[in-house]
Amino acid sequence: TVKNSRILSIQSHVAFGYVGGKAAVFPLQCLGYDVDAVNTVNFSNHAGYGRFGGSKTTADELSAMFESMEQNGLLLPSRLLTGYIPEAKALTAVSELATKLKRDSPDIIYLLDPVIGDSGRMYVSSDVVPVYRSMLPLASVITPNWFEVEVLTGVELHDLPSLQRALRILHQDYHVPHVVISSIPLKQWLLDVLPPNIKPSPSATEDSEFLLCISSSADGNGSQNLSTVHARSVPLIPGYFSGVGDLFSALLLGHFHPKQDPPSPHDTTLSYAASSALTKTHSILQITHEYALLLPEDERTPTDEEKDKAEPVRKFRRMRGRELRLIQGQ
Ligand code: PXL
Repeated sequence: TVKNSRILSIQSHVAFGYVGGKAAVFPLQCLGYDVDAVNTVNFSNHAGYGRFGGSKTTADELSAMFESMEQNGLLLPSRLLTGYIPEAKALTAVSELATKLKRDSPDIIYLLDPVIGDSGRMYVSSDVVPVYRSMLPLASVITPNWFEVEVLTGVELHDLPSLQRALRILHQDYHVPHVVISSIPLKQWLLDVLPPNIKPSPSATEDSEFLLCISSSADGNGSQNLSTVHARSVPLIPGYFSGVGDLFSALLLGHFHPKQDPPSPHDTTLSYAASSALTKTHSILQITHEYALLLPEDERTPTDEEKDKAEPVRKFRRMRGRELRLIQGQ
């Protein structure tokens, strides 16, 4: 069990399946954390199914919950985790809470996952973006994907200097000490600049066969370098799975111990946590992928938008078989 181990997790809830809090809370409990879970939405299933029922928690409801927890002496987290919060007003209520927690306990470890979208597509309302920007200075660690880095910094990532520029903005302008960019498609330009020990294999030069994870920790004052950067790649598992980012961020927070020395001289505290989170997330995906391959033919129907539209149950069956196998992989 971890000492000082109470996490306040503010994420979505789904009745069926594993995204948001459903992908984060159980793994953190397995690691020995007490988890207080506040639900930002209460849906039947994740949005990828194309159809879902339920409701979003309003900003007033969130504030009322935080206020009651405080009045009752139950607001005691040593760590804060925030994920999918789809509306600006609700995000502002969370921002006010994070500000208060940080003021009362400056040592609180806050992992902010700025859930905005992926691969050029936004899946929250666009007015959350400035609110996320205003929250960045509160965070200890952030876990944007490639696209979210571009949206937050306004820098289009297409070469090493642009990646360095984006990291500089996050560390220096927004004062984020630790940045982990997960699931970067391994493009040729990245392969060209990576040191040999990071390259997956000489033959793996095809785009997107591998995913790269970059951890960057801002160096203390007086250093010539802006940050210490580590990278690691894992083989890409084909197909789309929901909740992977939520699981990764939870595991990263669970394994992040800034008061301890990193367990190996080659690691930083952050790179060690990122590596642990990446290994475990990859294993869960592998188990999920193998399970999906064993499903009956009609549950593995290939994606076909036209057929899915005509017969929605076709898509539901396929999505159902791709839910993370978190319980089986515990
Ligand atoms: O994994 C992100 C996520 C979180 N919460 C809900 C979602 C999704 C992605 O589809 O639908 C409710």
